[in-house]
Amino acid sequence: MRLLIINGPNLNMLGIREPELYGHQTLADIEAMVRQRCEQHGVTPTFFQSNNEGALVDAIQQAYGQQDGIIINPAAYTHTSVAILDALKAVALPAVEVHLSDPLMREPFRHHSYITPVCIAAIRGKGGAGYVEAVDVLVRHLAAKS
Ligand code: CA2
Repeated sequence: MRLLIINGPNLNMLGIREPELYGHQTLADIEAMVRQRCEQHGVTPTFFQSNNEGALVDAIQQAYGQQDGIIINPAAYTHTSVAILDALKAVALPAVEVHLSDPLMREPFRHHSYITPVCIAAIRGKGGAGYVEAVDVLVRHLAAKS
């Protein structure tokens, strides 16, 4: 089983700025936790982060036929990107939306997510642990399908 873990703009700054909102873990720390959980499940993870919307769309498209599922935190593009929504629809892979904070508890402009309707689950407000939970959700989902 292969999972693509995608992180959107500014998440490369994790652990460096705004720890009160996003915690003290760096993106590398979160990737290490995810890698460990993937190893327990026998899953091969691939990590991708970009600040560019088009690069995120490219990564989703390239997952087609190569990956079994996607974990995605589109960051600010969650609330703006029809292009990311369309890419997820196009590849039709099971996807889990993850947010470190809970956007529903923050400013109104963060309340709407374009991608929630095409994801099998959305995990919000659990910090880095949310990505680990997303691995479990996808593994369960894919096992039930096969
Ligand atoms: O809570 C999340 O994971 C978000 O996707 C994070 C986005 C935000 O726009 C979403 O509404 C919710 C922002 C990511 C910014 O990451 C930073 C990390 C460290 C320092 C500054 C920004």
